Amino acid sequence: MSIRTTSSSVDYVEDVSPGSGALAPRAWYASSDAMSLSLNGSWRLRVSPTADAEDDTFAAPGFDAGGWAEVTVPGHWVLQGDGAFGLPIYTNHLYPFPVDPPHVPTENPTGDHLRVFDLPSDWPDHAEGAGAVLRFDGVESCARVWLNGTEIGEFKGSRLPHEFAVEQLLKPTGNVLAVRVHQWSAGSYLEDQDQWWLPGIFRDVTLLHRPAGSVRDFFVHASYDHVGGAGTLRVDSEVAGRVLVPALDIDVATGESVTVPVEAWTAETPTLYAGELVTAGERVPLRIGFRTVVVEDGLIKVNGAPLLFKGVNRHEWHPVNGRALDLETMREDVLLMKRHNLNAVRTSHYPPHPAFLDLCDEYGLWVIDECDLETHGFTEQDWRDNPVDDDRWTPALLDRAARMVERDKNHPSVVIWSLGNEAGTGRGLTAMAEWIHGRDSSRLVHYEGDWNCRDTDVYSRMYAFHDEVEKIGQGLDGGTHKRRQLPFIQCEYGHAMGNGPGGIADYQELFETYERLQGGFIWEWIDHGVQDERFGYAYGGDFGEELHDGNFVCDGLVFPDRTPSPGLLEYKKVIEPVHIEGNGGDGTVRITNKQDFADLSAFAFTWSYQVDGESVESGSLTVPALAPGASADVKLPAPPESRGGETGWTVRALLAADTLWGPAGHEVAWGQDTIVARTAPSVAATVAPAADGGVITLGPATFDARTGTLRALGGVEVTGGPRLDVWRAPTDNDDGAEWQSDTRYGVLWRKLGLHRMRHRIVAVEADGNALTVRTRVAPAAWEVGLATVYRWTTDGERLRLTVSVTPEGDWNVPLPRLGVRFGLAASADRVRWFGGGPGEAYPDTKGASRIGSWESTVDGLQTPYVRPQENGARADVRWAELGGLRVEGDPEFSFTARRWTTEQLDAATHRTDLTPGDTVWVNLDHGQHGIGSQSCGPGPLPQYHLRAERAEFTFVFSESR
Ligand code: IPT
Repeated sequence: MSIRTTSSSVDYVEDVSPGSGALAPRAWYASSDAMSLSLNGSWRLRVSPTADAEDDTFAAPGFDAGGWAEVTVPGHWVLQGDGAFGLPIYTNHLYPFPVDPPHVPTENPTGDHLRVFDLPSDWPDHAEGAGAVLRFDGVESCARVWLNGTEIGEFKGSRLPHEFAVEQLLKPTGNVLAVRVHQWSAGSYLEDQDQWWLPGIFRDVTLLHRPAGSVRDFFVHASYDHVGGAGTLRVDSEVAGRVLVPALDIDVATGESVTVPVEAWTAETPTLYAGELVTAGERVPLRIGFRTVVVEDGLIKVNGAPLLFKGVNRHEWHPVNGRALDLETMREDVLLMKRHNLNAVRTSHYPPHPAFLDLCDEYGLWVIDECDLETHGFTEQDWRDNPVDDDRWTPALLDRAARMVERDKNHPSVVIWSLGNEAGTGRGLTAMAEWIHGRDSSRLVHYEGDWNCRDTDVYSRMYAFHDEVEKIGQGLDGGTHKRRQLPFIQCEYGHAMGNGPGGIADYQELFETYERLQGGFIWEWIDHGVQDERFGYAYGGDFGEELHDGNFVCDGLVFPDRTPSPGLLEYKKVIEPVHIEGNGGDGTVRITNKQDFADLSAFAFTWSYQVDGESVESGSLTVPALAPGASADVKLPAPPESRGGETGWTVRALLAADTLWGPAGHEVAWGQDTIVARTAPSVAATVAPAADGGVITLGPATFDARTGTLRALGGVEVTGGPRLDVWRAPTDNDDGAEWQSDTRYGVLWRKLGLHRMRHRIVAVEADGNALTVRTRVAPAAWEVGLATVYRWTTDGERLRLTVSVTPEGDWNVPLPRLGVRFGLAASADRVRWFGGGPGEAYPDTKGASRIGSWESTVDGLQTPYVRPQENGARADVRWAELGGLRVEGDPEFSFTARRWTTEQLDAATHRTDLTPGDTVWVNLDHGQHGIGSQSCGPGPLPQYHLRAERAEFTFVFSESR
């Protein structure tokens, strides 16, 4: 006899339908004059290992949850309780459970949440026609809800709102709200985004009073006619009422159109008109932005003008709270974006907390609002059984589309709806697109997976290489007839994992050259590192996950604590709204307005002259208020008389007045040019080397006579070199992703053994006025090598080193770096240099590096990538001083200095692995290989490769005063 038991009470978990009991989706607004009660705060929590481990008696009034733990809502239980409630899991696209749709594992962590609340004393008494609604703004991944013991419904769609009518169940005091949350559900198959799996009630829970005659759904249609400069407003409302916009003298009925002169809304000029929707029972504030979005002549145009997206993909992330973000954190994101010249956000890969879109309306950011849909893991089975191509799932897909569009349709910032991300292709997506087009014809539809643009209004790709993007720009990419008529965007490019992305200036040049290319969105905004005592920031695998994707979750332009990484500073420079460049030394500067809508009147300009990096004269520069796209040549004041030294100018564009997002004086753009170039350092070789026992003396320097290595220069002791160094701790972009089609040099470098080079001394020759050390630098096992000659001379005070490198054998890889390394005493700390700064720069990430005289400390030179890797190089350096040593270069060089070796940096997996030793290791590099974006995308372009070729470079050392 076999006994089979099933628990029908949890069948909803694996049900592909969207759920039951919820009200129809509608427009979201933060608040109105109707009362509401936030149910955020401390809740009781019990976590069970399976969906059916506990019955539903906990939901009944009178249940004693006194022994339960407490959890903060909004929040994720796996990020609270120090692991007592379970741990986060990170996978990129692999499902962390068997692909067996719609089934989920029996081990299905289930969090029973309880909250008892009283109505505020002034909560209105029940009146005919009035009601109350309970709103959940986000619960991952499936919830079943009871109020006062009565079940009111269950739902899926983690990052989408769900409302329930609860009036008949409410009591003045002692209301018991019970929410059972399952980590896994059929919905999880639709939510396979590249991020942490984090169950919980992670967005607000609110009780809304709904007075009789209150607002239900409403749709603000606010278009702009750029020819006549007029806006047309019509507010459709389920409950009829009036629409008031005092500043525009508008007082019309809902459903009625009115046309008046207005200022348009754009991301550059986010004019919002405050209004109200007034029904018999409620006054809802409106924030109206007039703008019209179309595809016309193959271009996305807003208010008649084509635009260029300078965007970023934003996941919601906080290093402590996960995807539970407070308003201040959201505002910080928007402020950082605006202050770094970004103009667009793709809400990868789900609708964000709705308050974020309010901020985009207010501060001005174009938004691609993306639906909560990704089924990426099905790629592992050639997309078989993909839910988006299986009609049984279509109602869930349509429900998700509707919940996004209905919630967010009143935001002027939202210009494009995106069906989701990486979900393959299928009828379900077509159904979503058709529904969205039918519901909202005033916006475009996007979906990257639709390469034929069957359902979409814009051709979109991710990580297309530069050459392909150029072809697309030229219209030579083929594709369907429909696609060929459409504009192009890169919804993801420039993978900001670790050091990088490189090559974004080259993309920007293409975007600015070909009008069909309407810009792109860097992947991604923030590193999703979890704050953790053991590691600094934890990433995939740090919580013992059986399946994970390591630090692929840390690929943002800002670190987990939102400190801008060099990648963000580079991007800021690459996308600056004003372009400033020299005209070949004719005393003028060419200024170009790179905005799409605004003239230059918001900016004030300054000029300055520098001699050897120090500003000697400065003033303000009058620049005409150029129209978008226009340029002018502006005359600079006469430069200072040359007194030797390098002379150059810097022109900067600053905010002329305080704005919502930045103070007057905030720099938005800059340009530099050289007037008089520097003269390379020269040292006359006037002193001969003298050998004495084990030591060779050459002017102020002493060398080991056997190895020919420098020991000291005057009072400065030197260890371990200078000797040739070609190794850098590979960056995530050096290592590249397995699926990239181009060569992954990081992997080849290690295979070749560039991290374990041997130095064979061929000869140490003291002859004439030079000490010459001949060596061969090569890795074990291979015949390739670098014949390296160090030639030392001196004038008695300064010591000149010329390094000559000749590759031997068949080098089929570029070099990571080419230069010398040596150690200084740990007391070396303060660093000064004249060259590129203030931050790090590599051949294809050098935009933000400006020539000047800079100062820092050894610690200050480090860029703390979450997974340690090569970082911190300062480029185009003329001279640098550190630890009593001065180094001048011929030609300019790049340098790094750190309190650990490259080998230690390479071995470290987290910030906490790096501990200072008793030596400061200095690298002076003649070259570095580019950075590229191969952790997801192309490697460095050929022009940024550091080829293994004959090279010669010189450093002049002296004691600094
Ligand atoms: C692309 C995904 O859309 C995004 O979510 C993220 O995973 C990114 O890659 C890499 O960080 S998909 C890409 C592998 C083609």
